Amino acid sequence: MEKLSYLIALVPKMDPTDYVGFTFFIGCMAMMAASAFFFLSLSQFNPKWRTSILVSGLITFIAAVHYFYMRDYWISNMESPVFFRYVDWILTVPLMCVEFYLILKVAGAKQSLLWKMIFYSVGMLVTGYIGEAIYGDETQSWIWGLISGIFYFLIVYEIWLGSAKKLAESAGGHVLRAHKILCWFVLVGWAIYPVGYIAGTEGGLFGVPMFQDLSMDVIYNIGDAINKIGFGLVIYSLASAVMAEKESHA
Ligand SMILES: *C/C=C(C)/C=C/C=C(C)/C=C/C1=C(C)CCCC1(C)C
Repeated sequence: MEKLSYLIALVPKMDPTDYVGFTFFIGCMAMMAASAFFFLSLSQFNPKWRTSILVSGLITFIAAVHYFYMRDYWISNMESPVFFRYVDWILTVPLMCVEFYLILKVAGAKQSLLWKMIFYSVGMLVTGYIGEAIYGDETQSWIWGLISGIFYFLIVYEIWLGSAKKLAESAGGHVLRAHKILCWFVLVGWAIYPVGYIAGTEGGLFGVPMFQDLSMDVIYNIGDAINKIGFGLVIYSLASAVMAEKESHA
């Protein structure tokens, strides 16, 4: 009996009103299921599309592993897992930028686009980390958030109006359509994160009462589920559409 209660205690109690813990749990399962889905679908695509699908799976898989750590960290410490959060992002966000390059390769995307996007995303996250982890409780976090926001703007500019947009237009068809959807993900879906960042700083969302109880981690977790799984599904549909078209021509 004594042994049994010891075993039970290994699983910490969950408070039913702990929405952060709840979304961490859901996040683990959603990311894992999405990874299984992308990996197991690999063989139905030809080699040209396999890399894009593989990267989609890697994005959700890396997130799944970090979500397991973040879930445990949260339950044991009741504190934001800032460190794991940013390690996750610094690996997965550049990979999401790689997806733009991969789908635009048909239109002749050069590696310079790839490196530019990676540079912007790393800049965005490193400055965000400094603002959140180092100056999180101080008045300086808004400066770092602002610099991070400039990098975010550069990514948005590049895909909506810059060279990536021109490549998507010259590719046309399914690629152009997928590029447009991914652009909306970055403009609207990624905008969830700065909201979370502001919610996490002292004073919260400008002291507006309605936002007082919004937790930064809940916002980030919702953002991750929408963006990482959604992004992958757009790539999956693009690859499926192109393959189906090829088959009907054959
Ligand atoms: C899967 C994870 C994703 C897509 C994470 C994206 C994160 C961002 C777009 C973060 C942006 C930030 C700002 C634009 C300003 C404040 C600091 C950040 C890092 C939260």
